[in-house]
Amino acid sequence: MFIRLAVVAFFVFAVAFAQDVPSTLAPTNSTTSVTSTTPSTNTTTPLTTTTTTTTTTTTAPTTTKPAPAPAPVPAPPAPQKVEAGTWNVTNANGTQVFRAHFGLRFTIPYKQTNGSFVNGTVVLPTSALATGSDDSLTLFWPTSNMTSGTNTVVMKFVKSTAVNATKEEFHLSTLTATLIVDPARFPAASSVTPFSFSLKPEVAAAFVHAPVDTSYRCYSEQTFASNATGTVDGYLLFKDVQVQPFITAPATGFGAATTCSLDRGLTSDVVPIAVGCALAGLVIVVIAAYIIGRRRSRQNGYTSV
Ligand SMILES: *[C@@H]1O[C@H](CO)[C@@H](O)[C@H](O)[C@H]1NC(C)=O
Ligand SMILES: *[C@@H]1O[C@H](CO)[C@@H](O)[C@H](O)[C@H]1NC(C)=O
Ligand SMILES: *[C@@H]1O[C@H](CO)[C@@H](O)[C@H](O)[C@H]1NC(C)=O
Ligand SMILES: *[C@@H]1O[C@H](CO)[C@@H](O)[C@H](O)[C@H]1NC(C)=O
Ligand SMILES: *[C@@H]1O[C@H](CO)[C@@H](O)[C@H](O)[C@H]1NC(C)=O
Ligand SMILES: *[C@@H]1O[C@H](CO)[C@@H](O)[C@H](O)[C@H]1NC(C)=O
Ligand SMILES: *[C@@H]1O[C@H](CO)[C@@H](O)[C@H](O)[C@H]1NC(C)=O
Ligand SMILES: CC(=O)N[C@H]1CO[C@H](CO)[C@@H](O)[C@@H]1O
Ligand SMILES: CC(=O)N[C@H]1CO[C@H](CO)[C@@H](O)[C@@H]1O
Repeated sequence: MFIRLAVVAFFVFAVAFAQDVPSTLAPTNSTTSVTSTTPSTNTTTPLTTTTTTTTTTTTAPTTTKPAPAPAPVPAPPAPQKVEAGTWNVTNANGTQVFRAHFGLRFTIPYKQTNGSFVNGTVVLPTSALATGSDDSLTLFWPTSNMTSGTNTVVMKFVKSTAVNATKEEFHLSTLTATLIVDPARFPAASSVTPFSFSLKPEVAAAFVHAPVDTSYRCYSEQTFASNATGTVDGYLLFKDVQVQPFITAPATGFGAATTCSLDRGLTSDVVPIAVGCALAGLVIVVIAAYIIGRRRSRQNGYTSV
């Protein structure tokens, strides 16, 4: 009996314990399993966060790459209009010994801070000041308010001694220019060394030459490449040029002009074209008059018949 009771009691206890234990264990386990799953998921999430952090770290260098060139490099401003100025040089007596009238533009390739080569342009302002003597002209003007310095253009002339020349001639012997690297004209320039221009002597002599006591005149645009000794391979554009060095006679205007072949070319082109157009117009008028005349005479003929 005792054994039976004990067995029954044991059984009941066992059942009760079994019911208790599973009820306790099952939630614990399932919860544990769920919790373990949850941490794994959460661990995966931190991993993703780590990946995100890594991505962010990768993004940071990408952000650092544009950093060397953060501010976009501005392009040089458009070239200014070339306007001709007039400059006189007078001697101590107040007599004019040199007269000049021209427009000049420099085109200068320069390197920007982002490594690109672009063309900057500088136009000789009509307000430039002049000094010199009967054989030279120095023009100078200040930079914009973005920097300081003085731009200069120096032209020197010599009298030539051509063997066969009936008259003494002059020609341009040197033309040099020094231009400040003005941020207003050369934004984001990688160097501040001033640009130095120089025309080759043979180019200068071929450009301006005329008999003494006359002026050299060339209204057409002419472009010359710098240089023989300059620091840049730029271009100079001249227009509306008239110069007269070595003035001896006291007068106020330019002497008789020796014109360049370009200007003569313009004239010789314009005149034949104008004459041709006039002739063509005349021919058309004559033909029209003839046709109208014939029709009228036919009509008159039919009417009379
Ligand atoms: C664990 O990750 C899962 C899935 O991303 C998410 O739904 C759950 O909220 C996270 N648990 C905690 C405690 O952040
Ligand atoms: C430099 O900047 C200019 C704008 O002035 C732009 O046209 C050029 O493409 C840039 N060059 C480089 C290498 O970024
Ligand atoms: C100035 O005028 C005087 C007298 O006319 C003359 O002797 C002198 O040579 C002149 N000076 C110059 C620089 O032309
Ligand atoms: C600069 O100007 C010259 C002459 O007009 C031209 O040949 C050259 O291609 C230009 N360079 C640039 C970078 O625009
Ligand atoms: C230069 O002058 C312009 C107007 O002429 C002005 O707007 C600009 O602020 C000036 N810059 C400096 C650096 O003075
Ligand atoms: C210069 O003169 C020489 C001799 O008088 C003559 O042979 C030559 O052709 C002339 N040259 C010119 C360009 O007139
Ligand atoms: C230069 O001389 C001419 C003629 O004498 C005069 O019309 C002009 O105003 C002068 N220019 C200057 C800048 O002195
Ligand atoms: C250890 C553990 O996670 N136990 C959990 C068992 O399940 C119950 C009910 O879900 C949770 O409250 C316990 O925290
Ligand atoms: C034609 C000529 O002489 N060009 C030179 C101008 O100056 C630059 C810089 O010194 C030289 O590189 C060019 O050869």
